[in-house]
Amino acid sequence: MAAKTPSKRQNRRGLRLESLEDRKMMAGNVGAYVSYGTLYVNGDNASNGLNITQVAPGTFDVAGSYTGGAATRVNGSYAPVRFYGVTDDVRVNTKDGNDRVVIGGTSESTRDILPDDLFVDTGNGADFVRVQWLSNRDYNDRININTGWGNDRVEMYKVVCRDYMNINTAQNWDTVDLNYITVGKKLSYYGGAGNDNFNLNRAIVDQVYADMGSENDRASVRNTTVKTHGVVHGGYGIDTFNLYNNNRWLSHSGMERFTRVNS
Ligand SMILES: [Ca+2]
Ligand SMILES: [Ca+2]
Ligand SMILES: [Ca+2]
Ligand SMILES: [Ca+2]
Repeated sequence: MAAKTPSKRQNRRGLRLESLEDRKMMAGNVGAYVSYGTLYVNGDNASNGLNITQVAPGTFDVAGSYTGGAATRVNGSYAPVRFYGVTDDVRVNTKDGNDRVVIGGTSESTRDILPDDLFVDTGNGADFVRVQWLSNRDYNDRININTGWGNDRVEMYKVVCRDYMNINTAQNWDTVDLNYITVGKKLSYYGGAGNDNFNLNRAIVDQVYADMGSENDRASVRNTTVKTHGVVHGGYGIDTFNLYNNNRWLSHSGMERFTRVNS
């Protein structure tokens, strides 16, 4: 009797390890659909890889990509799935897992023109979001990116947002790298706890507001036109702020290490 109990435990532990391993290898399934003109793309709690691109006005392809050691399926399919009649928002929600979401065109000539807002929420995990060669259409069209808990990275390249752009990377060590972007109203960034890195380069924005949150953060604004005003808050921790070659002064608080060249 005494010898039987440990062997039972051993078996149970073995099974549990096997099922964790299986989950790690799964890149999950993304469910996508169009409802009242909005394209919804919903991941699961595995690591999801996604490429979303516009192929014609109102028509988008959603493709799974290889991430977390396996290929992500879209509505059960390993091949890209095409959606028609997208006349409103694009809303992406990938939940837990280390997700990788890429949205936009692949060059200036394939630039995506979104009919309305773009919302991306990658939930918890170490997520990567890249938005590139993408514009929205009207003065009231927004871009909101939330990456939640975990060490996240958000990249933007050649993005035009005609209304507010909000990026929130929440806790942990996050990096935001924004190059050649235009924001018609206010660009807001919230870094939260953890050592965060915020880079804004070759941008045109009406206003910029960056709250780096606690711990030791770095903010850099370079070669940028800020039409109305800009402010960066360092919060607790030893923060570094570099300004280079901008059109105007950006006010700041709580940035202990500070350099300013040509602005
Ligand atoms: Ca996920
Ligand atoms: Ca996630
Ligand atoms: Ca985060
Ligand atoms: Ca921080």
